Amino acid sequence: MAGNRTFTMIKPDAVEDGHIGGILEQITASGFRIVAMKLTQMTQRDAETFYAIHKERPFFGELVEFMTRGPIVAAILEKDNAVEDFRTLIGATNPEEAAEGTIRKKYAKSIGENAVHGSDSDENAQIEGAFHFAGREMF
Ligand code: 3AN
Repeated sequence: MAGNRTFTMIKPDAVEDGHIGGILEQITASGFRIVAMKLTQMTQRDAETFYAIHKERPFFGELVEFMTRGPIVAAILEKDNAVEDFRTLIGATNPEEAAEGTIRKKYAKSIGENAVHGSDSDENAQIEGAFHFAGREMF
């Protein structure tokens, strides 16, 4: 995956609350092209693997429980400077600290249930995209 791609998930809270359309509209209106996308649900093993970097953190169990409780939308997005620009678009991890107009400011409920994921580096974008999608599912 080139450096101009990032990986996102619309998390179970935002899917439950009917925000898939609003979030995708904001993403595409901000200049991101959808390279791959699906509605899916992570198993406990998937979530433990995806978030392995956080396994020593006190919120790990809560995070796995949350991320597996319902469907998510997983997607690979393309744009110049995709990783950084997407982190700006979603806003801070804690929605109380997220800038006005960001996706988390609009849709997130708490630091744990924060509506969307965005990769934090080109390397992780590649790993996370490949975790969810086969090469033939990327356009
Ligand atoms: P980001 O998603 O902004 O990159 P990370 O990588 O620090 O943030 O955290 C990954 C996920 O773990 C967050 N999206 C959130 O769902 C959860 N999380 C992070 N910090 C906390 C916390 N203090 N309490 C509960 N859940 C958290």
